[in-house]
Amino acid sequence: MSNSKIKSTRARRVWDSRGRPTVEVEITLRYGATGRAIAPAGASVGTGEALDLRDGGKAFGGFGVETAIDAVNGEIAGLLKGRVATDQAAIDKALIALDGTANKSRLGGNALIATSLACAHAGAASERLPLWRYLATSAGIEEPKYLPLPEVQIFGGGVHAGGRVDIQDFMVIATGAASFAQALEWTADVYRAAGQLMADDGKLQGVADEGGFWPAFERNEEALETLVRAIEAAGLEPGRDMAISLDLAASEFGGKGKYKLIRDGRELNSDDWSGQLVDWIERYPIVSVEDPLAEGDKEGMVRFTWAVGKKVQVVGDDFLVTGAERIRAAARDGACNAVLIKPNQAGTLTETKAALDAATKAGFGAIVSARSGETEDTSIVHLGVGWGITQLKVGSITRGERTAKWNEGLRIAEAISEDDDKDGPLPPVSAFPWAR
Ligand code: 2PG
Ligand code: MG
Repeated sequence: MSNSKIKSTRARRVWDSRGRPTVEVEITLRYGATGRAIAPAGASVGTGEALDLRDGGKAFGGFGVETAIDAVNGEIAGLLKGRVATDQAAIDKALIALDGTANKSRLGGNALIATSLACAHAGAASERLPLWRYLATSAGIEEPKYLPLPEVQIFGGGVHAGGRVDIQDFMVIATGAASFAQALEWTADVYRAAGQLMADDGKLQGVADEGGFWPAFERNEEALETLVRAIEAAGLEPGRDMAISLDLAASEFGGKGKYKLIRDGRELNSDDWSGQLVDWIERYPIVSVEDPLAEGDKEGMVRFTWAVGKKVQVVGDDFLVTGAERIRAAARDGACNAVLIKPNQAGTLTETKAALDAATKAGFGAIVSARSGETEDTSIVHLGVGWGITQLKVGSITRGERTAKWNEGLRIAEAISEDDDKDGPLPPVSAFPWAR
């Protein structure tokens, strides 16, 4: 116990994948163990998220994090000194009370999540356990048995690609893969095939924020067509081996009952936009749809879930913002059947776990997710494995801040795989009723 008492808490400015500063927190325990974590940052941000505190002004284009860093090095360091790092719930509770606001805007959601995660890392180090095993043990899960199923971006759009297409994420899920390693292998085949097809068609413009291709498509649907062609070109069967998943991030182009698709030159009301999505679901092997309606369009979300929720995964991201109370309300209303779990939306590890528990209780699926602004931090992969979350979304399969996560999954796979199967078992198929 006394081994895990906190000696010091220190924050520093580090850099994220968009060239913006972010907060890293390092916690040192009395007997030398340390834990470190970095806050990520979103671009399509739900209004209910913990606030990512930025300094504003001229320096760093307004994205400076000196206020958040000062909060950690001052008030937060004072609060944590002498506390037991393994007592995560008490530490998170104290952090929330110290901040004192509903959206963590005083000390900053970025300061709090980096501190909360660093504390978990330090706790794990003090027990000489990898974080995934430490989290499992703390949550009363005896032995993690599987890796989460990867959901991987092939094309970026929306606010991650200057609005080049309206839809934000065109992703694939290797629903037919036998292991975590095989899912990544197939996905990389599709990624390279998509790049080749686009180069051949003269549609390649580089990569978007999460490493997916930044496409020069004329219409949103062209991305779906190209994705199917890419899956086939990789020698896989669309809908069986490899399915399509979309994050519409609809709050970015819709709201107040209107959805404006600039690329398609159309403005639709909520029902017609839903109808368009249902039409795509019928014509393409789409198995998962995230934020199909704007975060304020609850009625639309309920109607959409009612229409397709038996067949596809309907995921709330901006709509649920990793909030236990929102998840419970959505389950009562019949909006969504799955939730994206992003620790920095909640602001502390304990609140993140509460959201996951609410989802499990509601019978919702769960996907642990990175943000569009990321770093080499791999905490979310450990959360995924340790807490038995069945899906993982970290952007594309290129760029270091993304491969850091996939590659960490491969390392953990070796540790949890029994016998000679070192490729990483995936959750049982019953976890994915929508995988046709
Ligand atoms: C999302 C994420 C990741 P952002 O919307 O799910 O793709 O994007 O971090 O910008 O919210
Ligand atoms: Mg999203």
